[in-house]
Amino acid sequence: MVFLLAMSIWLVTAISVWLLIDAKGQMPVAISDLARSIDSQFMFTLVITGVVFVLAQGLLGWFILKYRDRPGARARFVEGNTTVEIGGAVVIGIIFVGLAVAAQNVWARLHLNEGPADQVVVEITGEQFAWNIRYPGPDGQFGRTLPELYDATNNPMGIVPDDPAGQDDIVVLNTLAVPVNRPVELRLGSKDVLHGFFMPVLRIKQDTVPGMRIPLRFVAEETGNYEIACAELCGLGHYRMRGFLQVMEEPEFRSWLVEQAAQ
Ligand SMILES: [Cu+2]
Repeated sequence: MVFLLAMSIWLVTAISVWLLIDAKGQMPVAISDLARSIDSQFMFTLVITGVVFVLAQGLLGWFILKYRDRPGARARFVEGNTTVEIGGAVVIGIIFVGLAVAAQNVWARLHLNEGPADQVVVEITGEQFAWNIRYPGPDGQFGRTLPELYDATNNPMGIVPDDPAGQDDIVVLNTLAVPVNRPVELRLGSKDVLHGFFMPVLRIKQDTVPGMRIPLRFVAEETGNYEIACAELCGLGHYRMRGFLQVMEEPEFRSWLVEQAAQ
């Protein structure tokens, strides 16, 4: 029985490692430098924690065998070993802090660093159950909004009609178009509950929070049509919050904007 237990622990460990190695090639494509940095950060963490996992499970199985019940064996009280315990805690602490420091750069590029003046700014507001995607229009200024003006068909973002900055604003549902190779800043918010704005090809997943505008930045490097999903179970129609990220050449993006403004 004891042998079976130890063997099962080792077998489950081996299968888990094999499944992870096998899954490595199944990630969606990464279309930005930031996405590739997030992937390597992820792999780095996975390798370190993977080695610790294999060592811990290996030892667990070995201890089960070594200290199994045998004829004549007597229970023994173990005092513990302060040096080993403190040493272990210090090593784990160093690994944790080290991983956090290594991730700082990626985090700063996504959330903290200021974007260049010519970046494309897009405001994204989740609601049950759609993504309102607003471009500032030719003046580069978003108009003021008021929640009491929300009107699903005529004014989904509640733009104040007599604010000149808002008159050229463009609101699109569920399609985020961006030009290729240009910095984009998203400002994420929500009208009602928590939603999760998720673009797998950019490795970006950010909760949208009512009352907050959360900035994040990226540069998409490959044109194409990619998926956007809501990653937060936000109600019965959650599955309908599917959108598309369309990465276009600059002229194509400009004419797309003109087309949307005309509608
Ligand atoms: Cu949602």
